[in-house]
This record gives sequence, structure tokens and C-alpha cells, in this order.
Amino acid sequence: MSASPRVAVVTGASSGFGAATAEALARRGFEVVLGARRTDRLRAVAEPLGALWAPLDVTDPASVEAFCAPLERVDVLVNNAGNAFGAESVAEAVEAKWRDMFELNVLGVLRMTRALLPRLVASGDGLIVNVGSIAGFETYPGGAGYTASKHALRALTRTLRLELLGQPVRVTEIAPGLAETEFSLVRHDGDKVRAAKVYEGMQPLVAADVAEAIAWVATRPSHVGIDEMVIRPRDQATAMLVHRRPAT
Ligand code: NDP
Ligand code: 8X3
Repeated sequence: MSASPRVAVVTGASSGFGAATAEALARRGFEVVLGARRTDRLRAVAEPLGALWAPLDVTDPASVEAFCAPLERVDVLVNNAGNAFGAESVAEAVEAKWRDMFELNVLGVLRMTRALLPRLVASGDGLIVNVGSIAGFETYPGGAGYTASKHALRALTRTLRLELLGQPVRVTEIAPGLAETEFSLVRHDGDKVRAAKVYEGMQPLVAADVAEAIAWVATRPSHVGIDEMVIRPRDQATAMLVHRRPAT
């Protein structure tokens, strides 16, 4: 008799890293449960994988509760939903954007983790993967709202690992550098020219690069914890130091 598949919840699965992670985990035999706000996009990701999906807004406690309540078994939680809003300097910071980033990138992770932790513990072999960023331990001009939120997420992740010592749940932070997804388009409010400039003259990561790392973490033997993984393009040494080739 074969064991029933492990269940992995992926937030922000309608695009980018989340969609690619859904695919990578499904390919490795996980039963994946996907959440995001854009349900048309979510359905398009889920259906070819035979995955379960439901609307999820991690900034809304009622939505988190409705998404999590029907889940009987959860082995893996990938807290991936997140975004940056704007690139204003501290002097010109827009408080509403900072609030939105903290609601999404920090409190969203807190809500999902709190809701699913009992089921992760009950699985006997739980794993939480928080998608942080190099912005969790670096800073750059115009990035303070986002980097502050990812620094906070990093603190949450590290604290959780301490608090869960002795429980059957591992905690991992995945910290990517520049990756071409919808991230920059969202950050720059749909401005395609500005978003494209972020990757000009360099080769960024693609979503599958990060998804493969998450899938690798999720398939280590249960006694092996991967605390953190920094993944950058070869063309990027730090958040601010990027090798760009001149246009030919
Ligand atoms: P995308 O913009 O492509 O994906 C973001 C995902 O988050 C979407 O699926 C979006 O779905 C979802 N999301 C946004 N708001 C909410 C919400 N309130 N509730 C639920 N889901 C939400 O960007 P990425 O794939 O690049 O980003 C994924 C993660 O990776 C983020 O945490 C980001 O900070 C991080 N990251 C990205 C890097 C990059 O360079 N791309 C580098 C390092 C880290 P929907 O709008 O349908 O809700
Ligand atoms: C996204 C990477 O460098 O734009 O998390 O902050 S960066």
C-alpha cells in the first residue's frame, strides 16, 4: 500500500515563484493546495497540475480562516505571497504603502503560520518555507519599506525556528536576489518600462530557479533542516552591485 501524498500549501501561487513552486512540488508527488487573490490565474496554474485551489487574501483574517479551515492535513507551508510597493526614499515614504507591505509580507506570513501550525505539528514532519529576500539582510536606496518588511520576516522566521525546537517542524528562509517575475511590475505600479529597467543588461533568475530550491528543501530527509538559502543571479553580487552589459 502506498503512503498518501504529503500536502503542501503554497500562497501567492497565481504567478511567479508561487506558480513555479506549485508545479515543482506537484511533479515530486506532493498534493498541492494553492491560494491567491486572482482566481482566474490560480485556476490556470492549478488545473493542469490537478491541484486544489481556493481564493486567499493573506491580509484578510477572514480569508485566511476560510482558506485554512477545510484543510485536514498539511505537511508543508510555503509562505510565498509578497510584493514591494513603490521605491520612494525614506524622506518621501508613503505610509500607506509601508502598511500594505507589512500587512502582506509580515502579518500575512504570521496569519498563515498561526492558522496552520497545529496541522504542521500534527503531521509529524512539518516544514515551513518562508520566501524572504536578500532585502531581508541588505538595504538599498528607495527600498526601506520593502527591506524593513523582509528584515521583519527574517526575524519572524528565526524566532519561529527557536520556538519550534523539539517539535517536528523545520523552518527555512529562501532569500532570492533579482528574479524576473511580476514583482517589478507590481512594485512600479504596472509601469512596464520601469519594470524592464530593473533587469536591463543582466540575466536575472527565473521563477523555476527558486522553485527548484524550495522543492529540494521540501524533499530532504526529515532530520535535515535547511535554515536559509541565498540565491542570486551570477550577475548580482549585492542588492546594489549588479553587472550590466551595454546594449549591442
Ligand atoms: P509576483 O508578483 O509574480 O507574485 C506575487 C504573488 O503574491 C502573486 O501570486 C500574488 O497573487 C500573491 N499575492 C499578492 N498579494 C497577495 C495577498 N494579499 N494574498 C495572497 N496572495 C497575494 O512576484 P514573485 O513571484 O517574484 O514574488 C513572490 C515572493 O518572492 C514575494 O514574497 C517576494 O517578496 C519574493 N521575492 C521576489 C524577488 C524577485 O526579484 N522577484 C526576489 C526576492 C524575493 P494575487 O495578486 O493573485 O493575490
Ligand atoms: C526582491 C529583490 O533586490 O529587488 O526581493 O529587493 S530586491
